[in-house]
Amino acid sequence: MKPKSLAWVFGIASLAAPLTARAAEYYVAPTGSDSAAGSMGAPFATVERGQQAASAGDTVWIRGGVYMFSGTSDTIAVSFSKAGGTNNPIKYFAYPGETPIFDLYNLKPQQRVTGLDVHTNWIHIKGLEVRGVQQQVTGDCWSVRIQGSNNVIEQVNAHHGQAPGFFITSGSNNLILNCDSHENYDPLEGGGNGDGFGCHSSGGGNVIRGCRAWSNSDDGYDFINAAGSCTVEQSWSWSNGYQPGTMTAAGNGAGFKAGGYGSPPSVPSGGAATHTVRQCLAFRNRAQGFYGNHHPGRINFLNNTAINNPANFNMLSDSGFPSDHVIRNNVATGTGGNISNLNGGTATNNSWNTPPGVTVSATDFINQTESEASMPRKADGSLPDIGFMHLAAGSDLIDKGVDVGLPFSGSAPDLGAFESGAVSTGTGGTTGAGGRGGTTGTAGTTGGAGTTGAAGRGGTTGTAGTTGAAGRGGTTGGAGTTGAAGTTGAAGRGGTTGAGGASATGSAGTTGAAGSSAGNAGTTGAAGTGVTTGSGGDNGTSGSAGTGVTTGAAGTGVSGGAGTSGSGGSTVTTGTAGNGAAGNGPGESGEGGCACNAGGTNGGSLFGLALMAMFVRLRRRR
Ligand SMILES: [Ca+2]
Ligand SMILES: [Ca+2]
Repeated sequence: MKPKSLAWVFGIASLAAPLTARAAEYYVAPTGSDSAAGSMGAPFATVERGQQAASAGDTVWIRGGVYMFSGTSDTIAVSFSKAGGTNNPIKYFAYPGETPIFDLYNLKPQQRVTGLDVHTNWIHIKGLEVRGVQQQVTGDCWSVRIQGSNNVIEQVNAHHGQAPGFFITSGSNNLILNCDSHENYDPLEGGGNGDGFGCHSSGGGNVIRGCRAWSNSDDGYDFINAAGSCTVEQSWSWSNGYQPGTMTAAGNGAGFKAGGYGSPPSVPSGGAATHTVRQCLAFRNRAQGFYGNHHPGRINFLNNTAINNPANFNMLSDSGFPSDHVIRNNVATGTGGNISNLNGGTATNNSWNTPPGVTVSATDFINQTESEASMPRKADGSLPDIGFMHLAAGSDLIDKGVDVGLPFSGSAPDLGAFESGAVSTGTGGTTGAGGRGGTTGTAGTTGGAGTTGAAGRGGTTGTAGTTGAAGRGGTTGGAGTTGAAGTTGAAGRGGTTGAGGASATGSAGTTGAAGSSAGNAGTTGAAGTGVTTGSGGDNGTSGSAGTGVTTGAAGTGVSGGAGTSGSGGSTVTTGTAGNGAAGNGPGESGEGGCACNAGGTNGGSLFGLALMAMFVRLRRRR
């Protein structure tokens, strides 16, 4: 099967896209057809068909299942080429609770292959899995390649590719958030390009956050030849530099290769970029935990933890190009020593310096159980809560750092990647889902911030998180603002109200307002206020969602009847509203409600004008 087909059917009269400014939704499923309407009940087959239909602010929901790619002709699985709007991206989201898998094991052209090719601006991809990119010719292939600006790649899992997992070739202000990249190995290069994450753009402001790289054949994270600034933060890296699943050496094996222009350095005319590596964890990499890689300019290594890398902090720079690195609040322990090859720059207030004059031992940490790093992510996609290398109560590493501009608790920052105690700036949730076919949806109340708050379809009012869209067929859609919760959820189709979104900094939506009805949808669809998911009334009578719990399921309902009330969870991340499928709304027919998204993307760090810069990569080993 080749979902990527040029034989798109144009001119379909019955496309579900409403000709209004309101955000529309489309659906893609492995069982779909590109000549279908793109609705929940009649989905498209390809993401690109969804892209063709979508405009800025719209959401293309990608249903779970395996999207197979094969043959010897195509070279790209999914080509993202349509830009969204400024701060109003086109969203390509996995349908809640499902995992779309893009499988390239059988796509074998005699050319370089790309899984997800993002050569555009202002799109947001979330929840996809890419596996099995094959390398038939020398040179890089890519599981996920970015050649554009202001894109968000979130909760994407790229693995077992004969290629780097994620690779920013060009562009600026992209965010790779909560992604995993593992067991990638490019056999035709001896594993020398199989990095987990690569930031190699001449455009600056690219950020990798909340990510994990393990068992990749080359490096976990690699910034070589990046003339634009790159930041990697709150990310982990281990067991890189081997053929996956073995202890056979392959590529370079740095956990974080934080720069470099080669040896000897060939510095761009504009000077070397400043990169930042902070709050990161590296262990068991084949060569180094944190590596300067001949970088002639400045790299900030702040609050990182390295354990059991052969060299924990190797700041190698070349003669004539003293490093000038800023190295603060880091912890090195286990095998591999502390710091080596520092030539210029300052390494102060790290675990091996005096001050602070601490003694690092196993008792400083809750545990040293490396396997905890592989635990499943939390429901919102963030890294799992682990004890590994987190400071134990009473550790003398607590409050021994200096202020480097990062949040901290207590009297001072701690040493290492994980601050102990509560840090005031909470992390937000990701999604607040809208009411589906319900009548009244209750949104979240307190909880973490949402990146996305969804409104109901067919509802009356939908308020989302940051840029929440209103319910389809509804009347009013208000948007939230940064950090603000969705206040009112949207009504379901045929229903009355679905619940709103969440927020960016801790407060979620509060109440979902009702819609009107005429349809027979549920009465109440609840949104999440809660910890993880609150689901609303699903065509039922009164489904109540969890409050403050993990999942609140709504009532599933009575035959033919509408749901009555589902109440949302309260507290953090995702709220799924009522699922009143049965109802038909005024002016709508046949189809029940659906989870609708009104995404407020809290992409504060990404705002800004797109700056495309083509990056001519030096032809050398990364
Ligand atoms: Ca502290
Ligand atoms: Ca590399």
